[in-house]
Amino acid sequence: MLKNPRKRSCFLYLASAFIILCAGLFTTGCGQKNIPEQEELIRVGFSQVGSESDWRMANTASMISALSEENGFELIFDNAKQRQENQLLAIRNFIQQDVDYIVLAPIAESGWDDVLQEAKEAGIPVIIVDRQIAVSDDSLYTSWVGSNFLEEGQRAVRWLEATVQQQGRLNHPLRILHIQGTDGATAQIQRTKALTDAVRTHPGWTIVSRLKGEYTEAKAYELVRDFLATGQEIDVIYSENDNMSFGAIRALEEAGISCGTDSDVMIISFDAVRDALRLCLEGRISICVECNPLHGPRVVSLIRQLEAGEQPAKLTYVDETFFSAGILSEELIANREY
Ligand code: GYE
Repeated sequence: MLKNPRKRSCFLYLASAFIILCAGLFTTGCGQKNIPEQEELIRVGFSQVGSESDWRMANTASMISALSEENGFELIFDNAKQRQENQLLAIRNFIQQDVDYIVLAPIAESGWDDVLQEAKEAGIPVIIVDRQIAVSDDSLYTSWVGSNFLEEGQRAVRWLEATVQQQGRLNHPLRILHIQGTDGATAQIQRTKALTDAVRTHPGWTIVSRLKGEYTEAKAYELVRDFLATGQEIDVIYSENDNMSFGAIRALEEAGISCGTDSDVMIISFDAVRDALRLCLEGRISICVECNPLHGPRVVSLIRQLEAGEQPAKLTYVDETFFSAGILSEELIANREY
């Protein structure tokens, strides 16, 4: 084959031209069309409080789905299991890994100055979500997004005032059992403040006892069970989250005490997660004050603003409402995101 030298050199010439053409196409136009441009992922370290409540689980899910690779992020997630020292450790790890942003959902307001100073010196912007922090220098964090916990508490006590007024017992004695969330958390401080202020202005209202339920169902169940065993009577439970309400309801019903606006004990609850709304529709929780945990997309939008060189608002409050049986329906609960 190809014995003729002329034919052979012609064949070699055409073959090499073909190879050069292919190589050219591959390294220029052709190749570039098939390989998508690789943008660098934004690396975010997120220190989460724990997994103490349904609210918290919904918050974690929202953060993980918003700070996804498809959205351009590499998320380093740390669950502090309700311990501040774990959060301090996590933040120091993020600094060591030189992440682009640190997002902190702080367990309590105080105790952040030193570690955030370290983040500042490393040039890493810090975004705070959910509860707030109390620092001596506001430049230690870039921005905060979360709820107005004082307004939530005020919404609850306004509802209580209107309800007892309707029942014709506004000035009657009202014995309140107060179940508090984690000490020093903004959600605890502000929801407690709203109740304390209301008790001060209503001469008949008294706080029979304050229990530290740590935002968990198990702790609240134990504390309410032990409280009821003392034989003290109550008219209202003001519970600073839904999971503690679940524990309280279990303890009450085991003791043969019924829950409801016109029953033995009225339950005021915070968060408005799906299972609490169901109890509210049944009438076993009297009011669910909404607290929105879906902060993932809000944090993404803050980071995008910072990436674009913009200065986001220092504080962003989320709009919220409340639910009572009259407002609720099966359909509303089914369509609820958390
Ligand atoms: O109410 C509770 C959670 O800080 C708003 O923390 C949050 C609170 C929320 O564990 O369920």
